Amino acid sequence: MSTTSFPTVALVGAPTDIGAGARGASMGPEALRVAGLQAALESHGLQVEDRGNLSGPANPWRPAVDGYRHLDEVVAWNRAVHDAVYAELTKGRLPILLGGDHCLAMGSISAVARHCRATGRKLRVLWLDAHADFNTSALTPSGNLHGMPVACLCGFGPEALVRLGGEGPALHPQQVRQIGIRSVDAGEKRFVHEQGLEVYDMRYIDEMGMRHTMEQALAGLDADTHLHVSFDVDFLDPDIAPGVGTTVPGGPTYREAQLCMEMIADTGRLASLDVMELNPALDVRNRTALLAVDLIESLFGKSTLMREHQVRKSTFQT
Ligand SMILES: [Mn+2]
Repeated sequence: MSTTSFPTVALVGAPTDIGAGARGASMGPEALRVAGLQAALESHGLQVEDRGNLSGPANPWRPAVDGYRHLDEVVAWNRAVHDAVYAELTKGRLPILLGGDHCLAMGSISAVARHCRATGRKLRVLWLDAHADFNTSALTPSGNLHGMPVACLCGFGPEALVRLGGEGPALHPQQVRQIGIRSVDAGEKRFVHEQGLEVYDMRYIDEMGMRHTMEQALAGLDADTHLHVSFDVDFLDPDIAPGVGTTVPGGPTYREAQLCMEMIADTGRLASLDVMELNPALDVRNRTALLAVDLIESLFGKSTLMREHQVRKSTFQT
């Protein structure tokens, strides 16, 4: 039983690992399809249209130049993602971007921000991740652009990426809530504090619990707010989600992750989603993709609880 109604969902595959430090996230979209994503969403009454995969340049696997790896290719892929996601939003669809590495969130979120500006809506971005992804070319040890999307979206990065969605940066740091963070480079940490990003790291979740964390991260949403979730699968503890390129121990457990998704669903504000960094080359019998599908179902309102949905929903009424 679902108490919220969603618009038609559009699946958009972006099969590339152009911004990553390991190959394999390019196979992520197909692994999510094989794990039954479309049928799972349809079983909850959603209309789902699979747009297939975008295309873009191959991964040349070259070292960084001036602090960036594969910048031209990353720009090309993100333009394709931006255009596809923007087109779905304009048609009133709820886009789910199937990554692909997390650099592609630049294309996706710049499109969401552009759509919100055009329609006069507020935007809140939940960044579920083990990493802050707030590196710059000056701070990054690797030059991999999947470590920089939040910084680029906030205006700190190469012009071609900062201006994907038009004039100026897509996001103000105050629109972002980061959850599950447990691996941040030293210089990146200073920059996150300088820019005032709201970060709920694993220490916070350990001490305060997932329920309080999500109440904080979701506070202040109203009927005019577009909620975007950027879900890096490395958010999850590697014990349950081994199929990612950059595992970091000490992430949310299965139940904590479910509660996180269920509380997002309870707000009824989810309007776009990225599912990123799933790497089938590192997975075990597609179990990480199956887990991701399970969690996405919860994000769309599958409730495993026995008590009435409405009871929890009242937490967020404004
Ligand atoms: Mn990430």
